[in-house]
Amino acid sequence: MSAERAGMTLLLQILVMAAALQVRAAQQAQQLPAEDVITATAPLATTAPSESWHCTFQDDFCNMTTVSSYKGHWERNNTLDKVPSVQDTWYVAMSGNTSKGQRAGLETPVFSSSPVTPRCLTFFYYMDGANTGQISVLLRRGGDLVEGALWTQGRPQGQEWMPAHADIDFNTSVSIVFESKRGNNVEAVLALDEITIVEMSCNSFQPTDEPDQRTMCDFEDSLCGFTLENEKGEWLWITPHDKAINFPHPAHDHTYSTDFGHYLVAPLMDNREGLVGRVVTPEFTEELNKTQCLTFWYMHNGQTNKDALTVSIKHDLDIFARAVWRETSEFLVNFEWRKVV
Ligand SMILES: [Ca+2]
Repeated sequence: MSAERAGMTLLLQILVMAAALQVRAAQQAQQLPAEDVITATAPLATTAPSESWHCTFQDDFCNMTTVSSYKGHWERNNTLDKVPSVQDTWYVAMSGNTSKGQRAGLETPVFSSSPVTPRCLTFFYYMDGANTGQISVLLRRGGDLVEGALWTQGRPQGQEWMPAHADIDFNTSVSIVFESKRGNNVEAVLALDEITIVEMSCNSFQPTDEPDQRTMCDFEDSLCGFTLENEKGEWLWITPHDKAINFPHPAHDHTYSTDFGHYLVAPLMDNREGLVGRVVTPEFTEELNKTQCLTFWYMHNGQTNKDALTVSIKHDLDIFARAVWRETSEFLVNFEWRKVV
């Protein structure tokens, strides 16, 4: 997108970020960008608080034990990509020898009660595959599991380690149980790594690599306040399961990797040159001296020398004419989701 062109097309009055698609030359059908999962995050803390327990699974299970009342079990493995910025390679994954609905539990040693409470539990998890099942964090006090999960995740995250955290009350002695439940897809991967207990509340610091997600939209239930602005073409909110869609489109969304998932798509169906349309986020509040991180997944089945996806920012009434991001040809792989940070 040229600077002049960007300035002409960003006419929005109340918005600070816009994703715009520009067709630079005549194109026929067969190309389309699509977007799924857009996240804005706050900056990360620069100092790490002291840790009272840490497990990388690099050498062993760190005295974590299998919960015998479950049929499944967790096993150490080293075949997935390691956690970014972490030098070790081993993690634990739910054993593949589990059938649909079966659970596995991995439990920490018992931690004594402490006046330093609550403490922050941080860990990374990996959930890939449709109908993955779920991972939950449970607490055991006085020998009994506390009713209700402290944390749970049942939504596939793709081939990526995701950070998580939760505060744990240390007023009484406690052990932590990581419980996995196999979904319909017995091939799905459920894994854990880098479990840490920090000697302060999660509210007192920003857990390492844990983004504060101000705005996250996977476009599954709604547009989350995003607006779609059509120009020469249009952005559409679709699910590939809809048989009425008559243009080439990704067979699976990024969130669920199924044809029931949802995403935004802009079909390039004609020869009109110019701005196809914009996907506009809700307005974000400015914080002085703080950088915010925008993350999204996209796909482009076309030619970057002829059409392009760009991200631009609008600040109050001023328009930043230069796009803050535009795709380059190295990312152009037909019908493959790509992550932009
Ligand atoms: Ca590890």
